[in-house]
Amino acid sequence: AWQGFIFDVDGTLAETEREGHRVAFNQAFRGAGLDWDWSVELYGQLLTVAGGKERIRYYLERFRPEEERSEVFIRQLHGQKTEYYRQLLKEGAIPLRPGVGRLLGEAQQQGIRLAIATTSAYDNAIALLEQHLDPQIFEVIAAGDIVAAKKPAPDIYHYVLQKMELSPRECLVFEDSEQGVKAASQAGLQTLVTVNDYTQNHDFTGAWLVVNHLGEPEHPLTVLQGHWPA
Ligand code: XBP
Ligand code: MG
Repeated sequence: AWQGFIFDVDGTLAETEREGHRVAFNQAFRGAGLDWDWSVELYGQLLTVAGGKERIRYYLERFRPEEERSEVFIRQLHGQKTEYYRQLLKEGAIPLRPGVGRLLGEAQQQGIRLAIATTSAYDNAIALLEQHLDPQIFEVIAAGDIVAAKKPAPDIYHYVLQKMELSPRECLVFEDSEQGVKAASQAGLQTLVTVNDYTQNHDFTGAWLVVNHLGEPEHPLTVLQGHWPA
């Protein structure tokens, strides 16, 4: 039996990207007097790079090669974006995905230990947890720049396993994206994927199970890849 569940945040606990992070990036751009605007479609492309600061850097290199921007500029812009994002959360713009609250409650009742492994800034992850859950139920919250290499590098998962003193075989990871599955797999972990609009066509090779969402009594889950254990 599993002793630990490790959760990704963005796209997994909640659909934070399209109407959350994306909107906050655009608000920060406007606030800084920039004429950048990340459409829903463009943002899907930009999501291949995890981490907000890394995503801005990638956008500049790929779409604005003529603009010279320093790391300080990017850090400040990203700081503004974090403020806007937290404001969106406070306004209740981002609910939990189906089945998340139920699963966390049931896992706790069964004594399964819980942790977070996210590429997002710590402040953003905490803000989402505080909005909907008690962050204290997670014994480790690993986020953002706590490791140098973000997903798909396995570093964040190595970090969590080390903190929990658990082996990969004792844990199950919950992810929504190819980068997340890659990170977990490279750390030797099994992954249950809940897909969303942005990730439905990702390659989930190496995942244990791919489902539409975690399911509620009135919205049962559908298995898309792999087999539910007998
Ligand atoms: C999350 C991300 C993050 C968020 C923005 O990936 O890709 O970059 O979009 O985060 P994952 P910050 O779900 O794999 O952890 O702006 O807070 O960095
Ligand atoms: Mg994710």
